[in-house]
Amino acid sequence: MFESLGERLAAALKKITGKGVLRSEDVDAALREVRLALLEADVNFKVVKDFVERVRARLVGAEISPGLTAPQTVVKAVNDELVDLLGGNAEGLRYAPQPPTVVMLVGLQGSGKTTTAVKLALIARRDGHRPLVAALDYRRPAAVEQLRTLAEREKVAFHTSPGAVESIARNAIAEANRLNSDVVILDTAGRLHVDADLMDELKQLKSAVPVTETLLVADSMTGQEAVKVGEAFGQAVGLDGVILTKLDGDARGGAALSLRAATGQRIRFAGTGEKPQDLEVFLADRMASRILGMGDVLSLIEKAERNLDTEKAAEVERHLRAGQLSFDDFLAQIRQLRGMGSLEGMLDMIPGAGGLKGQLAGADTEKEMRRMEAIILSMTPRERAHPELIDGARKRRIAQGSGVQPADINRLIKARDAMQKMARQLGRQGGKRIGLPRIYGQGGAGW
Ligand SMILES: Nc1nc2c(ncn2[C@@H]2O[C@H](COP(=O)(O)OP(=O)(O)O)[C@@H](O)[C@H]2O)c(=O)[nH]1
Ligand SMILES: [Mg+2]
Repeated sequence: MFESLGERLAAALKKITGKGVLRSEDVDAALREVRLALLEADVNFKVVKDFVERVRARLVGAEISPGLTAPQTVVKAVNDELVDLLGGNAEGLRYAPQPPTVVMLVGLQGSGKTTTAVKLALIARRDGHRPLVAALDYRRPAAVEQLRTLAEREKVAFHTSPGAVESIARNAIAEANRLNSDVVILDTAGRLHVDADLMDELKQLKSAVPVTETLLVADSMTGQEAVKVGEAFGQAVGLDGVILTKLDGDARGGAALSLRAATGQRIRFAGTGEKPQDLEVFLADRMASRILGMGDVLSLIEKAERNLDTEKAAEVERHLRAGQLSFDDFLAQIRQLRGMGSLEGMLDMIPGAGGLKGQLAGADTEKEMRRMEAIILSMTPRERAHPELIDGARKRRIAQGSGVQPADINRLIKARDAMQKMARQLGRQGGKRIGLPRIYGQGGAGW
């Protein structure tokens, strides 16, 4: 799917040769191709119009970033806007602080609810939870049996019982309590079309049991129809996100690209096949590079941008070597890491750091980085330059200023100390360039 956008863009970019400043006729030509490709992919007309304008605003008269060529600058702008359009990267399942977590799946018949119920159960299990799936489609005995069979095959606990949907859901939760299951996934009935009866039933169900999240399962192959369905369910039942299925098919991609902008709903997961393992947390950046089909170009662009930061990195390194790593240096590091995307992705690029990934799994590194940033920004310039000045009273003030606990300040200070210490050790080991990310990754102060 989406082949055409990458191909069209590549063709348009071949014609761009301008150096220094992008010529508006080149931008126009590239954007014409982007527009056509998106419309061909069945993206909502208005979404396309806004998208193209946003890319244009980024590009017209823009200087070409040092280190990038003119075509690369265009690819980067399109890519960044695509990531935005897709609503950024999603998180996985949200678990209720008080179990059980109840996930209610809704959607039209055939969209993939039953299959997805079991796929989500496997994700919950991978996250260390004990899932149970419940069949609420009492009108279609075959649908109940379908879920039972899939659940049995994957050894996932299963529940169904006679009666109205509210009572099946309550029974399922009671059964989960008995079985010590802490995640209950409700597979509801679908209809061929959006209809008022179904919406009423789902609304009642939702008010009868403590639903943690309501997720719409939508078939990406249905294109703009999926967007309409998203709007209808969002208004009638209320949604916490959308699971787009059948992205492995030959869908033209319009649903994925329009959903967020047209309905405000976030895409949370992507179904990529019929097997129970074929469900992924939706990653906008991965999707964007798949759409553009320019993964190679994008990683080249990233590399070029990283090089721009080498000057700052050299300064940090001087401070590290002198044992004077300031919080300003630390902040620069954090920002650089954030700019590079996820910490996990970054670890992929560092030889030998694979093992650290396991330790990070599940940790919300993005949130931690934001928190560290907030703490550092609450320090005075003097405190940043001289971390040793930060005593108990200052810690309390900084904690208040950044809305965290003093313990968080201690963790940050420990992380800095660890980075500093690691640098000294590595420095002693030989004259090799100190790899900051390595130090950061091995700091192990709990960040
Ligand atoms: N290729 C592919 N097929 C899927 C995906 N999700 C569901 N399906 C298939 O779509 C069909 C309908 O799925 P089902 O779970 O029964 O839909 P429901 O009526 O909403 O419960 C089944 O044949 C599934 O195997 C997906 O992500 N990719
Ligand atoms: Mg079903």
